Amino acid sequence: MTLADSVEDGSNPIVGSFWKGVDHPSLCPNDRVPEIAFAGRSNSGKSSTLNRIAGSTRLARVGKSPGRTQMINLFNSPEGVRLVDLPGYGYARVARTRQEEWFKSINQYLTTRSNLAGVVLTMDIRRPLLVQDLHLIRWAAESSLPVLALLNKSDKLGRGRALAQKAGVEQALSTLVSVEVELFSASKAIGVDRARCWVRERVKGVQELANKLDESPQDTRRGQ
Ligand SMILES: Nc1nc2c(ncn2[C@@H]2O[C@H](COP(=O)(O)OP(=O)(O)OP(=O)(O)O)[C@@H](O)[C@H]2O)c(=O)[nH]1
Ligand SMILES: [Mg+2]
Repeated sequence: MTLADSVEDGSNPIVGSFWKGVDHPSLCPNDRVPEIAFAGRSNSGKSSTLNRIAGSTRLARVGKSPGRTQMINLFNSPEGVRLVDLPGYGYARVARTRQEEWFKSINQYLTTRSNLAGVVLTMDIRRPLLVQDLHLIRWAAESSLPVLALLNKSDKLGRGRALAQKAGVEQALSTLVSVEVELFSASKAIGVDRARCWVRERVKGVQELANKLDESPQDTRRGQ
């Protein structure tokens, strides 16, 4: 059996709709809707992954060549989560100044959004853990921000090689408890159920915490 034979897409998609694209993180809304960001190297499949999780091939625009997503694109879901498609890092063929602008923008988004509930990091399974991936993972671990590291395009490898890649990445990240590594394929729907579940777990965690914070001062007031 190859990995591509183990297609599963049985869970309910996290349906969303495009709200808007902004070209600077400061233009993101100032609200408390939990956000899940899709980050990773250019062409690693961020937009395709978001689409697969949302169960629609046409939500985020997918590119034949790297550098397709150039804005911070926001998709709202009635489930009370916002999916955020970020531009990719490391695309050498755009002008250096533009690359730096994107990189700053991605960094600023990640470091300033207080409602960020988790990061889905997509990596091409054939080239995982590039320098920028490691920076992002280490920064997220230091910030206690959960990361789902998806080894995307796993349909490109046989099962044995894919599992060996996963084991290698898990070993490299074994000290970081807030990172989960999964095999994924946006094209062939591998790992989708777990990814949806992970997103929902993050959102539930944030909502429960918000409810607790809302309740405690009220309880005190009620007691007065
Ligand atoms: N074989 C295979 N191809 C994939 C998979 N996921 C994405 N692709 C292809 O990879 C290319 C890039 O996909 P995108 O989803 O646009 O990647 P991205 O990371 O959003 O790219 P940028 O927006 O340019 O940074 C497209 O041609 C996709 O069809 C996958 O799981 N398997
Ligand atoms: Mg994209």
